[in-house]
Parts: sequence; C-alpha cells; structure tokens
Amino acid sequence: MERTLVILKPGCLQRGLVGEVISRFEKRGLKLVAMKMVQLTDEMLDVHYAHLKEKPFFQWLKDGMMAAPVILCCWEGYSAVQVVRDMAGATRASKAVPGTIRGDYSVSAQENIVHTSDSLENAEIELKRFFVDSDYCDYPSPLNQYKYAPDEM
Ligand code: IDP
Ligand code: MG
Repeated sequence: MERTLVILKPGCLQRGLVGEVISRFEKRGLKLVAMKMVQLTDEMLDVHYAHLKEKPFFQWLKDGMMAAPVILCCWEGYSAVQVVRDMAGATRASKAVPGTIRGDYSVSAQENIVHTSDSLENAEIELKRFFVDSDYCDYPSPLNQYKYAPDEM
C-alpha cells in the first residue's frame, strides 16, 4: 500500500485544527503509521521547497513554515498519495473546493493548512527527508477486510 507525507502547517496548529484535519484522514480509512512534531528550519525548507526557490514568495513561505512547530504524519492506504492530495484541495485555497481541507479551513495561497506529497516518487523522497525507519510503527489493521477488496490491500 502507498504511503504519503502530510505536514500540518503552523497555521493548522495555531488555529486548533490539528484534530479536525487528522480526523478527516482517519475517517477516510487511512492508517497513521508515523507522526512527530518538529520545528522546521530554514535549511530543511530550502530542500523541501527547492522547486519554489525563485518565487517572490519563497522567504514568506519559509517564514510561515517556521512560525510555529509543524506536525509530520505518514498516512498509509490504497492510492494514499492521490487520495490525500485530493482531500487537501487546490494550493490556492481561495479556489479550493468546499469539502476539501483547504476549501473548508483557508482562503490563502500560502497559509493553506497542509502540505501533501504530489506523487508517489516525491512521497518516498519526502518521507525519507523527515522520517527514519524507527519512526514507523508496525501494528495490525484488523478492519482492513472491511475497508478494502483483497486486491487493494
Ligand atoms: P502544494 O502545497 O499544493 O503542493 P506547491 O506549488 O508545491 O503547492 O507550493 C508549496 C507551498 O508554497 C504551498 O502549499 C503554499 O503554501 C506556497 N505557495 C504556492 N504558491 C503560492 C503563491 O502563489 N503565493 C504564496 N504562497 C504560495
Ligand atoms: Mg507541492
């Protein structure tokens, strides 16, 4: 099954939305396999947001991501990368569809509640960036037969 990275951004923490957002992934049927709270650094964000380093908002974005701790989560499930990405909604939250996380809790292009990996390849890279093997918890999923067809597990 796929694994994907979600970062609950500083605004999510400060606005008291951590439980709401985690609850959405739980209710969708995804499995939480790793989680930790960290203060991101400028160096970590230079790497994580390298694809945006020429953008005029790059420093504002990094400052926003360092304004408070973040919560890093790894969610596992069938097609987890796309499922989580779709649940987050459009980057520019003012255009995000209601029912998505960004569409329900934000209007900003920058302060948009969550980071989600955008492909399976990037999910693997990003998870390695923030987690080591011992961060992952291996535990039974007794409800999987009620969540998945045999070929989806
Ligand atoms: P994503 O988070 O939906 O994958 P990316 O294009 O990878 O979007 O951008 C990473 C983050 O950079 C966004 O989540 C958002 O916080 C910020 N960002 C992206 N575009 C803009 C913009 O036009 N203005 C301000 N911040 C932006
Ligand atoms: Mg992105």
